[in-house]
Amino acid sequence: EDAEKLTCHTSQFQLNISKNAVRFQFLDSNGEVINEDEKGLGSSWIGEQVTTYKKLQEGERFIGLGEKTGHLDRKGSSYLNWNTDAYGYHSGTDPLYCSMPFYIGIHQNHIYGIFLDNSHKTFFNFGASNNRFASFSADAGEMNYYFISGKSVADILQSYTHLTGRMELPPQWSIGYQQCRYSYYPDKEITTLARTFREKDIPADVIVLDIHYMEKYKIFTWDNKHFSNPKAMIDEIKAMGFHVVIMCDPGIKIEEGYEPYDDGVKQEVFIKYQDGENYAGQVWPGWCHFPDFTNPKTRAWWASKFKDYVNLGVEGFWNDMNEIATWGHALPENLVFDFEGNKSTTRRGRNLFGFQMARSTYEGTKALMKGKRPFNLTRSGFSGVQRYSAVWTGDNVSYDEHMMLGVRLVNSLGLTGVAFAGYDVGGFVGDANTKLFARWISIGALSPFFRGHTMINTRDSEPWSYGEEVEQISRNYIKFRYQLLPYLYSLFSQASKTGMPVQRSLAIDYTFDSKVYEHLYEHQYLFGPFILVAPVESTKDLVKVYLPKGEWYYLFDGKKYNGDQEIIVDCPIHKLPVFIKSGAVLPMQHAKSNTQEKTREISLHVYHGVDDTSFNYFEDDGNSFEYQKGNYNSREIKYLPQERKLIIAKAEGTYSSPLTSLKVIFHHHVNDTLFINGVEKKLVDKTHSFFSPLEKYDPINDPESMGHENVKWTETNYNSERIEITW
Ligand code: NBV
Repeated sequence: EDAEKLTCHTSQFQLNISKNAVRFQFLDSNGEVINEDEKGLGSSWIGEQVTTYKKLQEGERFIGLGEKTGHLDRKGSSYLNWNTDAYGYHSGTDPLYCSMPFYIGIHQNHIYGIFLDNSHKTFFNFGASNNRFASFSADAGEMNYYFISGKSVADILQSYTHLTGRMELPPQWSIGYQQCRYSYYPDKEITTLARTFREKDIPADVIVLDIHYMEKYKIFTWDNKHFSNPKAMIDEIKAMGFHVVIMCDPGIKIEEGYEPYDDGVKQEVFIKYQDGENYAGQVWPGWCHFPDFTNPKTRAWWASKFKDYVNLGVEGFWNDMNEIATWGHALPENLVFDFEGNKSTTRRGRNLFGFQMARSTYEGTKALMKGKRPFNLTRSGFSGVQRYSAVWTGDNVSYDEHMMLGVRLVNSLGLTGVAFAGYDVGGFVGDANTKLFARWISIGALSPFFRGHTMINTRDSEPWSYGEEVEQISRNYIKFRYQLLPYLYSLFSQASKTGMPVQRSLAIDYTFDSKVYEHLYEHQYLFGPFILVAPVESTKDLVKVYLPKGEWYYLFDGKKYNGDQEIIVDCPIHKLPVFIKSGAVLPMQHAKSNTQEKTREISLHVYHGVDDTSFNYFEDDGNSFEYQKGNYNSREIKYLPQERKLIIAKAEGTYSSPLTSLKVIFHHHVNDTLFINGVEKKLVDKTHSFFSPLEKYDPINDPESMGHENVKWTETNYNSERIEITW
């Protein structure tokens, strides 16, 4: 401290706080500015509203803010956080359902994160007024923000999720394909649907029941007319390898004799006005009260009500309408939210209602399911919601622009700690056409949360509803996802450990490459570290793709491309542009009808590269929390091309892998022989592909007939303690 300022140092940066006026400045170890208050404006108040103004740095970009429309680089835009039911939103709508007041700033070689820890209505202005400042404001409450320094976006995400939390592993079945519509009923329709997936050899794991399973839309009931024996129905589809997810709406119908209502009134769990009267709003069942989920007592009450559903075998829960959505009623601002005894109003509570509902549902069902993982999905949320739930992007619309918007939203959710996110494949509002559905399901197959869904009174929208050709395209891409399951599940494990998303905007790995922010390329993402996806509208047959630095292999024929260039790619409807990064080590399996069907053989695809790479391959039982006690099996796969080595390290953890055999498939390696743990092996020089024959939409009987260049493979025992392959 000196007369003018206070100085704080960490190993990574320095913070100067000037005393008159109070201004913050963050410098790196070379004394260069990472981020600083705008000198004249700093932090200031207009009434209760508080704003921090930051100097716009030269060339500064802004990414993040979660579920927000607009571009990857948010420079020049402003946003409002006020959770809203945004039915049929469009590419400029703001706000949507979630608030995640966290962004990452990028300029020159600097990068930092800012998390505004305030749940009131907040505003972000990324140089949208002029070149003087970027700012963030809250309608009331404290100016309480975290400044996060880091060397990379991945570093910053790790710190941000250290602060706001990370996901637990989801049940493995929930990352399979989920089939939904508003609504499937009666029960026979559900069993027929399940059977159709199996008959048609289209992998799937989940059938979702939307509001019509309830009696007059009342939560915690069943419509006995259409679902006379829910247990029998659930058992029947379980036997076919399916799991059931049900719709959960927060409104409790005002109706004497309806147990949750009577009990809720008695236990005083509902949101009240300041005079003590329960707030009422109209939604699905009619006039309703709404649980105050900021009250721990209410959370416990809500949680306990899931007992009957859980006992029947329901394993997934879908939290909807939690913005709070009502039929056109404005949510009054004078409602009292408990906030664990620190009472506050709607102004602070609204943006947290969805988060706390999702939390309550998750904690409740987790306790009831006695060691099994529930799947939880929410529409509304706040920073940190990843601890309790996956997020989907609400009521999207069946057109190309919306499909592309969904990709940007999921990319952005990933930049804000939400690794398990997705959109309604096919679009919720309106009818998809054949081409649109085909493209959407191809992209969705390479997204974290993969669910087909559509609105009431729209056309059928199952993978087989759009004709034979699209049925085959859907089957191929869904199968491809199931082939990738060992890789994909490992990505979820990584998300649970570090907060790294499954679907990774190119801004994560290529932060300072200006091309990735160009509107033409901003949708592109890496699915895990190795698979580059270039989403493209269904109306296009050709598309420009940007390959960042490095080398890339085209998924369909293995052809090699140099990176750091824009290329034009053929994208007829059955070919989504997908490239594999050089040096990729991709653990894969044969496609299964569902995620729980076990395999004994694993295939490791190794794509020639020049730099060392590694991948942590993770296995466990897929549905309990035993992994948290060390009951998992994780093996580091290291590809060391300079040393001409591939090492599969000794397993960590106590889970014994059911795998016995390993197929190693080398792409573009020239050798004919190699050594596995010292023993010489001849490589089989037969064009082999583990990928589905996506080029054709006729089923191909010989799965090894795809025309990949330069592929050789060999087999070995997976159980060897350590596998070292040299060439
Ligand atoms: O429960 C019906 C729908 C649901 O299908 C959709 O996914 C949610 O976003 N829900 C909204 C209620 C209102 C639909 C107009």
